Amino acid sequence: MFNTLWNIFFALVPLAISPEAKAEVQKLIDSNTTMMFSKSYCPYCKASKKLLNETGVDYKVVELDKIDKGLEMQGAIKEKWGQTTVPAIFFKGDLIGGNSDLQSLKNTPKWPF
Ligand SMILES: *[C@@H]1O[C@H](CO)[C@@H](O)[C@H](O)[C@H]1NC(C)=O
Ligand SMILES: CC(=O)N[C@H]1CO[C@H](CO)[C@@H](O)[C@@H]1O
Repeated sequence: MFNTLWNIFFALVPLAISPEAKAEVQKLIDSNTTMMFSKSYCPYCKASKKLLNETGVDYKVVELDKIDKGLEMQGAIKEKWGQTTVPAIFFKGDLIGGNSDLQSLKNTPKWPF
């Protein structure tokens, strides 16, 4: 009985996000002017990379599906910025958003790069 309740408890409690994962996300955002959190198989991420490549923007990418802390880091982004999907693109410490946000800035005076 106790065991069952314990299992239900763990299923309901959201993923614990370690301080290390939060710090890693913040460090990447702070130390890279243009920072993209991505997943290697995600087509929208590829589209964003293509646009940044074509416009000559120097950016840093972390593929969250390729690193141990990736899920936690995604949780940390969700917790602080409310963005749950990838790509999550940051410029000078601020969240730009995802691929559609990036694409819609192209050819506008708001293009930050
Ligand atoms: C973007 O450029 C990088 C570095 O040159 C390259 O490895 C990557 O394949 C390019 N990605 C896309 C989607 O164009
Ligand atoms: C260009 C680049 O990759 N700059 C930095 C991005 O952030 C990481 C983590 O702090 C640094 O190691 C890189 O030098």
